Amino acid sequence: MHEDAYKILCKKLASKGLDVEGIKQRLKQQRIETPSWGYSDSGTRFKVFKQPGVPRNVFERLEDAAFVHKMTGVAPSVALHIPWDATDDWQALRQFAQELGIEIGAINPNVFQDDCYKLGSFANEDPGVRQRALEHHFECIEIMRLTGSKILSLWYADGTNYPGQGDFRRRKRYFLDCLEQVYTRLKGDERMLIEYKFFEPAFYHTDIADWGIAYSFAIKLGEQAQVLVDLGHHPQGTNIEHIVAFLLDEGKLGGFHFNNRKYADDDLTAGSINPYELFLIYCELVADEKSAKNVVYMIDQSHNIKPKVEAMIQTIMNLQTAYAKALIVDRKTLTEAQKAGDVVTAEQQLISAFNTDVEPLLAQVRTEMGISPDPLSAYKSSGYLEKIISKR
Ligand code: PSV
Ligand code: MN
Repeated sequence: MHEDAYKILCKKLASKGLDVEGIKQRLKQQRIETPSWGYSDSGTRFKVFKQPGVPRNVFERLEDAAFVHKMTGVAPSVALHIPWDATDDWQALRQFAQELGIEIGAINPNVFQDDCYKLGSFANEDPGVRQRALEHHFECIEIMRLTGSKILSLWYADGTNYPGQGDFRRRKRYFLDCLEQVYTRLKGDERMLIEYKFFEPAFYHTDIADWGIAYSFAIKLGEQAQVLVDLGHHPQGTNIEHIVAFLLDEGKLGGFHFNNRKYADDDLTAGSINPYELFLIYCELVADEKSAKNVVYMIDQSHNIKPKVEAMIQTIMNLQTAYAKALIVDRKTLTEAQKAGDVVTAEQQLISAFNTDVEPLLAQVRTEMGISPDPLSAYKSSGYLEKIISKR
């Protein structure tokens, strides 16, 4: 049935002067990286509800990621968190990924779970702790080389819980010094992405609290350091699309962690709470495709009660919908209206695209890619969940 709806949509888009084939091409080339940690059991400090069939090790996490790619066609890489995904045979893991038709993506060092990091990692007053955190980063750079990854994705839980607990400036200088030591180890084609988060786990201050701090570090470090925007890491009401546009224009947007949130946490499904915000973010990416070329699009969601693989497919579909809607914005009319000060016509270009049902377009794209037009239903009838429940 989607063919008829697709033809009607094509006519509508063509009448606006939009290049439907070019739009489909972009949708086919969209790439989304899924996180290994999104396939395992997770929860809150109150309870982790265990799910049958979840992966028991990194190899099984890769299997799930590969199945998500098989269903969606646009998720060919998976991010790893070290040591959660540590293995003693990285070559074997890399080869296993290749056999599954996927790649290892961003490598995420973890300097927040050991007892020694209670008072911070790179911001710690103790040079011994800072050195330990550095060694872990160096190990992660080695893992990048063993797995073929080009991205070191950095997030720090460093912060203080009480006023007076730490010296902001001294901590800042420790941070920069450590980040510089990491940066100098990077080869020319490797990048480090600096993620920010304004609170949690620390409740008083976070050392890399916002995009400005991450940006400042990235500028000081050099071209291979960029900012990572995790959608859930801003105070309520923050204009994330503006941050995205600014960073893109500065060549400093390195990547995303996609998710959504209602209150303070960041693990809700991307596009599930504020789809208009997600659409506006994609509009900024479409507006500057050249700068967005090397942006890494990653999901960072731990699905507490949703079935993991299914939730990941659903998330990817939401991201495709947002991107498709951004691609059908009549940018020519938008720009003309902006220049003429015609505020209503300008806004209307966005609203009209957002209100358009792009599902027939996405169904067509998927069919042309040789996958099901409805990945969620295809997954449900694939028998994969039953298979992993009985195997694991
Ligand atoms: C922190 O909340 C974060 O967003 C970072 O990206 C971590 O690496 C990830 O979640 C997993 O804990
Ligand atoms: Mn994140």
